[in-house]
Amino acid sequence: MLRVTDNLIAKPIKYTLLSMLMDLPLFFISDIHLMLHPQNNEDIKKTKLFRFLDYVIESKGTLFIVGDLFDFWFEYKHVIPKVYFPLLTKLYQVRKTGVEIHYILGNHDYWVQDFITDTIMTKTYFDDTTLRLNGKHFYITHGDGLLSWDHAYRVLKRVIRNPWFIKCFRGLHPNLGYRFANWVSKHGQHFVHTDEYNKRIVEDLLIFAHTKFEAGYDYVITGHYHQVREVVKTGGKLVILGDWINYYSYAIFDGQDLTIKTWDKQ
Ligand SMILES: [Mn+2]
Repeated sequence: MLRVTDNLIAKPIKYTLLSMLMDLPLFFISDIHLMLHPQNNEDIKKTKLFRFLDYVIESKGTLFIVGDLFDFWFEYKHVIPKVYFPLLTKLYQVRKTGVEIHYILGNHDYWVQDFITDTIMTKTYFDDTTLRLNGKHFYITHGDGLLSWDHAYRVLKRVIRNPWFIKCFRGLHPNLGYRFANWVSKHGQHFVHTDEYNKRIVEDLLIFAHTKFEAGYDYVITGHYHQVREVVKTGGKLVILGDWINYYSYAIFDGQDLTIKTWDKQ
């Protein structure tokens, strides 16, 4: 079966040079989905997230945001969305303390430009990335389009990542572009699945993870699926990061092992 990700499997492991310089511990979060129009638990989410970011600062570690930080982000040459100002200033503050922020883009926040890549983040990844640290090999992906049955989504993914599509969207007035995004956001979110479907997802992701373990990776880290899982198999560990809508979960690598935790402070 042909998958979009197949081309990644055959590649030898590459290590990012940055991994040599990374400060421990490493923190991984994903799927925060900060909303354009704040909903019920948005204040709780922000308070918890800001406290968590303070904890990252105190730990003097490195932060990985594994996609879908924003429910929608589209950056124009001269325009950024003002609703995210508090978070952007917070992240800017995190960077100023010397903590690196690595941002793997998701399907909700792929359309970044230099404000995100140069001003806010240390490094931004438009695709899956890998790193080696303390003898451990990490494969990090937002995870959208991985499921074997998700053919339609993979086509959509190609369209919305297409440079011409992005160029056309950028030509729209921001008010129009964001109104459209807001409509999609309101009609398209189904973060809660049945237990049975979630189980099917994990089984399918394990098939993908296994190919990575065979290629020498110790950890496969993914977001996107809005469930918290840490599955240990022979050869490696699959971590599904959960989200900051229902779980407030994160993974931490202390130099020895990668474990998933919940941020239970307010
Ligand atoms: Mn996603």
